[in-house]
Amino acid sequence: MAQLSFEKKYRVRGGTLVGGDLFDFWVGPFYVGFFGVTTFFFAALGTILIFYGASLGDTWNPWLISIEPPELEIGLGVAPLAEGGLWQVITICATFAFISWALREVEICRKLGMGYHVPVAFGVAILAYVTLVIIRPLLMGAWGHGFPYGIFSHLDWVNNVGYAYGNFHYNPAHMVAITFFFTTCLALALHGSLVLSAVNPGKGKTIGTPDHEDTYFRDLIGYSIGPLGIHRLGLLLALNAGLWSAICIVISGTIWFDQWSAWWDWYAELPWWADL
Ligand code: 07D
Ligand code: 07D
Repeated sequence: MAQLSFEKKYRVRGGTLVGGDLFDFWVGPFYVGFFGVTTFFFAALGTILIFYGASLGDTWNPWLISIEPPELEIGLGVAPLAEGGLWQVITICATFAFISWALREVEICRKLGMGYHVPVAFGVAILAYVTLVIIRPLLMGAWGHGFPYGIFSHLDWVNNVGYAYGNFHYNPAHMVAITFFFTTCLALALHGSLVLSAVNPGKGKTIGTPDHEDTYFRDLIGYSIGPLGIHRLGLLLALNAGLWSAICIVISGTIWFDQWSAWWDWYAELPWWADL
C-alpha cells in the first residue's frame, strides 16, 4: 500500500490515553494528542528557562553556557532561581517533556495496534536521565549531585565524578554497560551491512532475500539468528546498555564510596590464595 493511502486508512480516531477526541488530530505529518501538547509545553518552557539562565550568565558561547544545579549545602531543598532553582525547574520540565513524549509514542502504538516496544526502549533512556538528576541526588541527599546543563560543563561533571571514584573504568557495572554499547554497535554494523549487501548486489543483478542473508551467516559462522531475531537481539543489547549505565552511576556514592579499583579486592581475598 502506498504510504499516503496507508496513512489515510490508519489515521483514525481512538487509542488516546487522555483527552478523548479533544487533541486527537494531526498537524501536517505529526500526530498531536494530549501528550503532544504537554511535550510542547514542557520542552518550550524548559528551553526558554535555559535561555533565561544563559542571560544571567556571562557568556552566549553555546559550548560554554551552563545551568548549574544548586550547591550541595541546599541539600534536597528548593534553591533560589539564580542559584540552582532554574536547574530544578528545567529538570522538572525535561522529565515531564520526556515522559510526555513516551506517552505520545504509546498513543500512536495504540492507534496502529502495535506493540509498545518503542516507548519501552525510550523509557530506558529516560530512566538513565532520571537516575542521574533525580534518583541518585535523592539517594545522596542533595540536588547538587545532578549534572549541569551545558555542553562542555556536563563533560566536566562526568570527568570529575569519574575521578571521584578513582579510575571509573574499574566500576564493574560500567564495564558491563560499555560492553553492551560496543556490542550494540557491532550488531548494527553487521545487520546494516548484511541487509545492504543483499539489496545492493550490483547493477543488473537480482536483489537478495532474507534467505540469502541467513545463508551468508550460516556459511560464515554456522548460524544465523534470522531476520526477526536480529531485531530482538539489537533491542536487548541496546536496552541493557542504558540499563547498566543507570546501574553503574546509581551505585556510585550510594552503596559504593571507595575507589572502584578497591571493589576488585574480593578477588585477591579469595580464600584459596588470600594467605599466599
Ligand atoms: C545522536 C540523537 C540526537 C540528539 C542529540 C542531542 C541537546 C542538548 C542543551 C545547550 C546520541 C541534542 C542535544 C538538545 C542541548 C543545552 C543545554 C543521540 C543522538 C544530538 N547528554 N555526553 C553529548 C546530552 C549525559 C557525554 C552530545 C543530553 C550524561 C559525553 C550532546 C543528555 C553523561 C559526551 C549531548 C546528556 C554524558 C556527550 C552528543 C541528557 C553520560 C560527548 C549526544 C538529557 C550519559 C558528546 C560535547 C549524542 C559531546 C556528548 C547531550 C547526558 C556524557 C550535546 C541531551 C550526564 C562523554 N551529549 N551525557 O549524540 O560531543 O547522543 O559533548 O541526559 O563526547 Mg551528553
Ligand atoms: C542519560 C541520555 C538520556 C537522553 C534522553 C533524551 C533530548 C531531545 C531533541 C535532537 C544514557 C534526551 C533528548 C534532549 C533532543 C532533538 C530535536 C543516556 C542518557 C532521555 N565511559 N562514565 C557512562 C564510557 C569514563 C563516567 C555511560 C566509555 C572514564 C560517569 C556509558 C568510556 C570516566 C558516568 C559510558 C568511558 C567515566 C559514565 C554513558 C571509555 C571519566 C555516568 C551512557 C571508552 C573520567 C554515565 C547513566 C549513558 C552513566 C557513564 C561509557 C570512560 C565516568 C556506559 C565507552 C573512565 C561519571 N560511561 N567514564 O549512560 O552511566 O547513556 O550515566 O573510556 O554517569 Mg563512562
